[in-house]
Amino acid sequence: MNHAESARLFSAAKRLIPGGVNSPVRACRAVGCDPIFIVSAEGATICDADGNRYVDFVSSWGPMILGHAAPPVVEAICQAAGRGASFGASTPGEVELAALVCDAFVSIDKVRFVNSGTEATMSAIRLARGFTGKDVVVKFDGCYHGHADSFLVKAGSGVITLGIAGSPGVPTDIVKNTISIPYNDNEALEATLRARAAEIACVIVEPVAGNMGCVPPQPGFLEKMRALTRELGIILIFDEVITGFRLAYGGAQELYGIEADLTCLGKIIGGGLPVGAYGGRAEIMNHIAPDGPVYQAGTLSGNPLAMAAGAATLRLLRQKDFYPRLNAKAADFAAALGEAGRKAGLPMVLNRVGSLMTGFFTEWPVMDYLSAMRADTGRYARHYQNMLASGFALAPSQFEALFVSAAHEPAQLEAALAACAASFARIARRE
Ligand code: HOZ
Repeated sequence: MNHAESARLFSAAKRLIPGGVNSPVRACRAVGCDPIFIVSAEGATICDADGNRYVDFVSSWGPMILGHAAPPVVEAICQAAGRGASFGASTPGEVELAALVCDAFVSIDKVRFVNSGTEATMSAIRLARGFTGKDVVVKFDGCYHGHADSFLVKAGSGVITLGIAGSPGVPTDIVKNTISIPYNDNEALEATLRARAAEIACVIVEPVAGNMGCVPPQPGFLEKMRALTRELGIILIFDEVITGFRLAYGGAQELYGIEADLTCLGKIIGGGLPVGAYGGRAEIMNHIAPDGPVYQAGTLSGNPLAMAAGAATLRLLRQKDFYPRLNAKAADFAAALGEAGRKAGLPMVLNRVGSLMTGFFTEWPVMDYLSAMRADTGRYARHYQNMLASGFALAPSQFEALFVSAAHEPAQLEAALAACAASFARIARRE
């Protein structure tokens, strides 16, 4: 495969942009490649600057659940763009999207739109602190909640991928208010919350972790978290930036039957445009300015293009049978992937919830950060390279998820499985 134009663009990008990228993982260092530059996409296919086509399993890290350039979403964006890109003022589109979000999540009475998942989580913990009058935030090792200072403690995503322990530039004074404990560890959870309940404003969690690879909650983990936070006067924040409208229309909360106090959203609710949101019970949300004293604002918040793309997306997701069909397709794909690993004699653990999954190159169950770290990242890098050369784009890190979208056609999934089987066989033979 010729990547000459991508290589030329990457050289130019490295002179102009730190690392040549606007987000670290996409530099592809963990898989020993240079990035390909994408110029267009349609359905489940992306096309690079050299004209190579790939079946895409990154899905823009989650938002493209309908596939790329879904016609109703493109039309909604074009119509909105024709009316003006941004007004810095209230628009009908934000009322429509707010109604769709509040309708989807039983736990959300009111929602505030921002521009990214990072802004959503950052604002949600400020609100939790303002509401409770307490400062400490509890998170879980390997969970990623964006790049705000308070969250860069044992974080997932690029922080694991690049092996960064913490980040210079984050004041110790800020992270002293963050406690990170192991995911899926009920004892650590109970001990921490009971010991420091008087200081803890909130617990924030990815209800299905998606940034150390896909790691599902063990039965009882989220239930215990809900019961303890309720008993101890601690706000429970579900970071559903990945899982919201991905696992079910009402996200992980619908799937597991648990209501969070605050929910962070992003990705899918913008239909591929930059967006984030946080919402919850009116009693809590009424503390945000201008109703209350907790300040948060943004010129592009509720941007009309993002609102239009999000609403067009959610209207399609709301259709009966959308999730059962997508999840069944993803389940068959994951089962066949696991089987291909077994046949090749390659130890692999396949974690999946709905259409979110990760194949870890390890023989031990992956339930938390430490077990995820046992995965053989060298094997993943070889698998990534083999797949790219065969026309299939995976996330350039073992510690990210694979997303199946509604646009993946059976023939594309079968071809991907055949390529995986060939790649696994080569890895097993150490080629
Ligand atoms: N943090 C994102 C994945 N969980 C990566 C975003 C990107 O590089 O585009």
